[in-house]
Order: sequence, then structure tokens, then C-alpha cells
Amino acid sequence: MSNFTETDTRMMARALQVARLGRYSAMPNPHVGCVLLRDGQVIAEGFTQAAGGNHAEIQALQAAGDARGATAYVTLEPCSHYGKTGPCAEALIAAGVVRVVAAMEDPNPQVTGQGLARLRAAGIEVSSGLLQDEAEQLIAGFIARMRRGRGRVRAKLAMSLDGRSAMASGESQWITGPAARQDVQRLRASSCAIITGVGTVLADDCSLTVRAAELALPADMAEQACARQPLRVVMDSRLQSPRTAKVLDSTAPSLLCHAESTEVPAALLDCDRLPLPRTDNGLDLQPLMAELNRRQCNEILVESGPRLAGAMLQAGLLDELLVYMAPTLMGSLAQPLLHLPLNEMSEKVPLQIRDLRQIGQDLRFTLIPG
Ligand code: AOF
Ligand code: ZN
Repeated sequence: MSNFTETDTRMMARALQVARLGRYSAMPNPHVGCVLLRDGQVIAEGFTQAAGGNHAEIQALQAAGDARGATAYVTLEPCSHYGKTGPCAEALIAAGVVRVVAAMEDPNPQVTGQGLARLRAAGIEVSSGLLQDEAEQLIAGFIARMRRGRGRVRAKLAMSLDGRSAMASGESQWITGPAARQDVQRLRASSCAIITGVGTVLADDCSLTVRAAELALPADMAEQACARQPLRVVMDSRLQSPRTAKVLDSTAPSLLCHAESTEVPAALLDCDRLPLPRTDNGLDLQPLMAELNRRQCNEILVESGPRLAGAMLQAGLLDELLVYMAPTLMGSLAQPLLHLPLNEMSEKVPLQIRDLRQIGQDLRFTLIPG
């Protein structure tokens, strides 16, 4: 274990902040930050650009011009492979950087450890593991995709104080206030795919897009966030979605998932579709997860009614629940947060609170199953 100084920690914290500037645009790349320090002065910073663009280190090196003798603080091990861009480890060596501090190793099997090894072999002082938990938290979706072949799946749910998510009629707009809805917009913007059910499409005619005006972000970040839109996935076993549904419009890509046995109506023939086997609990979600992995989805958001979210929880597919609770009562005729047909206390689903904060008038729980 290396000894890190207070300056090291401060610089890495800054690199993590810089990394966040890429969180709405770098995917499927992990958003990484890089800070170059020389003689106690920050000489340049950089973050991962939109997919196919420069990695964080290259941005910082270009901004510095001359980086000889500098220390590079990076939130992820510099890459060693030739992907869409050249290897950052080589660029750091060529630039004459003398020390590299990384927060964590790259979980990408094409890189793991090799970037750091390459730097060491070139005589650079290398250490890793500074603020590692924070760095891992920042790119949890990318790590999940690399390590287990499935991105991080989070469900966003809204409920009243009495745990209700919609009236009996299905009416649910709006339970939470404007600040919580802005928060959800940013959640969408950081997601690669959003999964919903046909019930939500029919009840709300939701568009599931990211809209600049509703993000409450600086203009350039909002523009970058909207330049790419998450894939909108609709679970529509019997293909009941009207072709005119907003979720199928051309403002963002869509994928209609239906039962293999369902005949495709002529109106939906031009839609991107994924036929899935049926199970006792709706459509088989595993092949969908494989497809989203093939599409390099790091962060997958479920924005659905209580049935699909319940089925996903029961299938063990939810990594995190984000529950917005509004200080309101929707009454005993309204629908529950999740449909979970349980009978006994022994079946109850334990959740751990990872975070709890107030957003406008609402509370947001971040919960981990298990
Ligand atoms: C870095 N710095 O800022 C990022 C890295 O296809 P490419 O060339 O863009 O490479 C993508 C891979 O590079 C990605 O899967 C991950 O392993 C690493 N990401 N590496 O040195 C960066 N974003
Ligand atoms: Zn790189």
C-alpha cells in the first residue's frame, strides 16, 4: 500500500469532480477525470469526451501543452490498448509525466493492470487505490458491465407517504414535485437504456426522453446530455402500443420487446423489436439483459408501473431502487409501490438504505436489495 499525501487526496478528489463532467456524455466509456499537477500547481485537467472522443488523460495533456515533470491524478487506470483512441499510458510516457496516481484499476479485461504495468516499465512512479470507493461508485454501471456482463440496473419509483404509486385507475401524474422530476431527468441523462411497460405507455403516453430545459444543468452540459438519448425499451408482450405512442417517435431510439408468439401488427413492422420467450411472470428478461449488454449499456433505468418493477425485483435483476416519497396520502384504493404477491413475513424483501436525502418537498431513498 502506498503512502498518499494530503495533496494527493485533494487532487484525486478534484479529479473525481472533473470526471463527473462527463457523466452524461462519455457512455459507453466510463467517465474518467485527470488532473495534472506540477510544482504544487494544477497545470491542466481533462475528462472523458463523448464516445469515440479523447480520453481524460489526452484532454489534460493537450490542455497542458507541456506536461514534463508533472504528476497525473486519474480516477481510472490509464488504458494500454488500441481501441477507438490510442493508449493513454503511452501518451503519459511520451509527455514526460513522472508520477501517476490512479484511484482504481480498469475492470476492462483488455486493460486490467496492464496500463499501470506499462507506466512502471517506463520508469514512472505509479500508485493505485486512492479514493477507490468513490471512483468505483462513480462508474458502477461500467464496472458491473465489465465484471458480470450486465450493466447496473436501477428502478426509479415514486410513491406517497402511504406507499401508493398510482390511483386504481392507473392515474399517477404527478406524485412528486418539480425538483424530484428534475432529478429523474438527470437520472435518465446518465442512463444508457430506460425500460418501461406497455401499461405505463398506455396510461401516460410518456416520451422517456432527456430534455435540456428540464435538466437544470449548465447549458453546455445539458446540450451534451441531449445530444445522445437513452434507448427506450418497452415491454409489450402482446404489442398493444399504438404506432403514434411518443415512446416510439423518432426523437430517440426505441426497442419493442414482445412475446415470440405475438404476431406483429403491420403498423409496428418498422419498429426495432426483440421477441422474447414468455415465463410465468411475464416476458423472459434475461435475453433482454444480454441484448443491452451487447449494446454496451452501463446504466439501465427501470421507469415502470408496479408490476414490471416487482417482476424485476423478484427476478433478482435490480441492483438499486430509487424511491421518491412525496408528503401526500393517496389512500387505500390506490396501487402499491410494487406488485409483490407475498403471504408471509418470512418472504419479505429486505432493503438497505444507501442514501436518504430531501429533494424539494420529497424524500429520495437509495436502496439496495439484500
Ligand atoms: C482511459 N481514460 O478517460 C477512459 C478509459 O474504445 P476506446 O479507445 O475509447 O477505449 C474504451 C476503454 O478505455 C473503456 O472500455 C475503458 O476500459 C477505458 N476507458 N481509459 O485511459 C479514459 N474513459
Ligand atoms: Zn485511455
